Amino acid sequence: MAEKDKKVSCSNKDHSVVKSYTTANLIILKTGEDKMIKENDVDFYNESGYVMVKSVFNKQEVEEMRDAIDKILHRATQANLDRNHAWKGDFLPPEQLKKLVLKGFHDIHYHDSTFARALMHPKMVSVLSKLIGPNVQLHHSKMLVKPPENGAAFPMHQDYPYFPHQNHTMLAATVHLDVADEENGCLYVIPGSHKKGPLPHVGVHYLNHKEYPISIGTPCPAEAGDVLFFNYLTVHGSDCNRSSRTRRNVLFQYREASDFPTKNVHFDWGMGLMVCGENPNFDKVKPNFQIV
Ligand SMILES: O=C(O)CCC(=O)C(=O)O
Repeated sequence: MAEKDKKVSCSNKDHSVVKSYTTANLIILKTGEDKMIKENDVDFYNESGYVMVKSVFNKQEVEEMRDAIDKILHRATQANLDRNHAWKGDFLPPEQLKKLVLKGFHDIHYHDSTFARALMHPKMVSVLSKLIGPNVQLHHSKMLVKPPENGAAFPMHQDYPYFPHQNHTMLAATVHLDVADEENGCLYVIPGSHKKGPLPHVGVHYLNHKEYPISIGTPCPAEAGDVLFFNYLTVHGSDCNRSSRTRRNVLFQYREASDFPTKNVHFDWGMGLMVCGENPNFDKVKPNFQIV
C-alpha cells in the first residue's frame, strides 16, 4: 500500500478519513518540499549568486500576504506613518526621482502573523537549508510595494554594506506577490558578482550608476508565489514601475546561525530567530543592543 493511502488508527469518530487525509497531505507536502530545489540549483546559486524557485507559495498563501500588506498600509495611514521610502540619490534626474514612490516597511512579521508563517514555510525552509545549511536564522523582513506608473527604482547595489557579516552566508528571499516583469520593475541581478566580494558604494547606499546601470543586470521576471534567492554580495537592483500594475514583494533576509555581524548596524526585532535547525552558540541568543 502506498504510504499516503495508509489509514492510521485514532480516536476521531471519522478516524480513517481524517487521519488518512492528514497523512496523505503531509506526504504530498514532504515530497514537494524535497523537490523544491535540486543539487544543480544549489550549484547554480553558488556559481551565480542567485536562484529563482518557482511556486514556493500557492495562490491562497499569496492572497493572504496581499491582504496582510493592504492591512499594514491601512494601519500605517491611520497611524500617520505612511511615508514614501523611495531611494534618493544621483542615479536619476531629480525631477524624475521626486515623482517616484515606494511603500516600504520593515519588520512585517511583527505587523501580521501571515509573514511569520511565510518566513518559516516548510518550502522556504527546504530551500534555505540547502542554500545556507541546517542552522538558519532570520535577519529581518520587509515589504516593497511599487505602485503603478511611478513605482520607485533601486539602483544597483549589494546588501552587504547595510549589514556586513563574517562569512557572507546572508541571503535575501524576495517573495513575489504579483507577476513581475521589466515593465513593472522586476529585480535584476549580475550573475557571479558575489564572487567579487564587497564593492565600493556611493556612501554605503548604491554602486556608481554609470558603471553599474540597472540595464547591465539580468532581469528576473517572476510569477506570484515565486521566490528569488540571492546572496547579499550579489549586485542587484530594479527599475521603476512604468506599467499600470502594482508590483508587491516581501523580502526576508536570512543567515547561517554562526555567521556574526562585523559592525554594530541594522538591528531589527526578531533578528536571530531560528528558522530551521538549532543555534550552536548557546551563549549568543540575545541581541547585542539596548532598548531605548
Ligand atoms: O524589490 C526590489 O525591487 C529591490 C529591493 C532591493 O534591492 C533591496 O531591498 O535591497
